[in-house]
Amino acid sequence: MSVQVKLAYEPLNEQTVLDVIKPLNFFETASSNELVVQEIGDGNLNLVFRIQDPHTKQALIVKQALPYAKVVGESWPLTLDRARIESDALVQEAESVPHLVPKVYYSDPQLAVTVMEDLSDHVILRKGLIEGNTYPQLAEDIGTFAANTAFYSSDFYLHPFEKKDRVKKFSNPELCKITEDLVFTDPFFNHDTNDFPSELQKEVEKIWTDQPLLREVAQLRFSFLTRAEILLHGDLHTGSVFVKSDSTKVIDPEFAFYGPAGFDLAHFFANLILNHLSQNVHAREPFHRESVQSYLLQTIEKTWETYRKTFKELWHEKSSDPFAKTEGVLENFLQYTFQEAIGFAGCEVIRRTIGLAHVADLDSIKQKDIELFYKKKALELGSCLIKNQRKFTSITQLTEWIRGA
Ligand code: SR1
Ligand code: MG
Repeated sequence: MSVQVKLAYEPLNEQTVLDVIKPLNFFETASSNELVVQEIGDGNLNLVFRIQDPHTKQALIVKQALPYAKVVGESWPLTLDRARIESDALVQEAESVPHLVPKVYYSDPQLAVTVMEDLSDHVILRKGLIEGNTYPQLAEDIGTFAANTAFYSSDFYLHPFEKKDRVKKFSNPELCKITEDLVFTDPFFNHDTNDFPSELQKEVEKIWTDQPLLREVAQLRFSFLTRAEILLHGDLHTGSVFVKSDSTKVIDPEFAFYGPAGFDLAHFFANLILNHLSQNVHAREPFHRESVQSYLLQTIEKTWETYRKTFKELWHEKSSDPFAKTEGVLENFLQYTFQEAIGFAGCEVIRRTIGLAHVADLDSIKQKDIELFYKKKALELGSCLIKNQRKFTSITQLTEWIRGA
């Protein structure tokens, strides 16, 4: 839709959001005063409105960035440019995987607004997994998403001028700083953003004083800061994926930027690992627990295998890299991407346990001693992943190790 709405920035409410969508003429039957508007945002950073025509059930989503991080409040100012990054990233991703992202109908960088497809027939993957549901299409879809968005944004495919233009376009310093601090720095020091129960003090101090661990984290952090390899989603945890049995949609790429190729896969794997741990509690019935946990490990395996296969096919068919046919070049890329992903995943597991932003998978464990037991396990697991990242040579070696951990 090519409609221009010129409004000055102000946080929208259930009334003013209608002024934004009115010129789009999206709703066929209802007039504005019949539309049902709900603010449904439950994330850390944005307002999200769902607007529905009660007659036809037709609906759309209006997402607006707030000038601060909702999770902390107005004391943490945050750039509105992330709304532009998000809608540009969705449009970019849709060029190679249109079926795996929500459709963007309209965006307005001044208002920090993206109007997009309603996905209310899907559920947030984290919620679905906590409830013990499984999604047969998920692994193939995420592997396909990650491989396509990686390859088509990389120097293996793009002309170097175009690649560098895109690095500029997706420069996202403020959101990257959140990740630099909350994922790669604060959890590894005695920092006031950290959030963990006092009973974990001993285990946390072990992390803060483990020099070999800290050296690896420093290296991973440096990779994140410096290696502009591919356009990343930047926050691909299980809260950024909408699912139903036959459909997957990757949402929320406001953290998108050019970074190291293993980062997105790492966050997806880490959040599946955290769910795997939590299923020892959430799935009470042993048979169900075993089947959900195997599903989670198979999802990790199949996601990586799909990524590898798809990336290889794209490389062989479309790479413009002068070394594309040189033996071992592709394998080297895939190997360091895989091993670094394991290290990044370790950082994500640790920060989701003791950092500022936790996950419901572990935090919703009601019995305190059991919650502490699995949080300690998560810290051990995360540390091992970071320290042993280069010892893993295959995905099944990783999943076997998680199974036994
Ligand atoms: C202040 S934002 C906290 C976390 O929420 C986002 O989804 C990112 O994961 C970020 O680290
Ligand atoms: Mg998000």
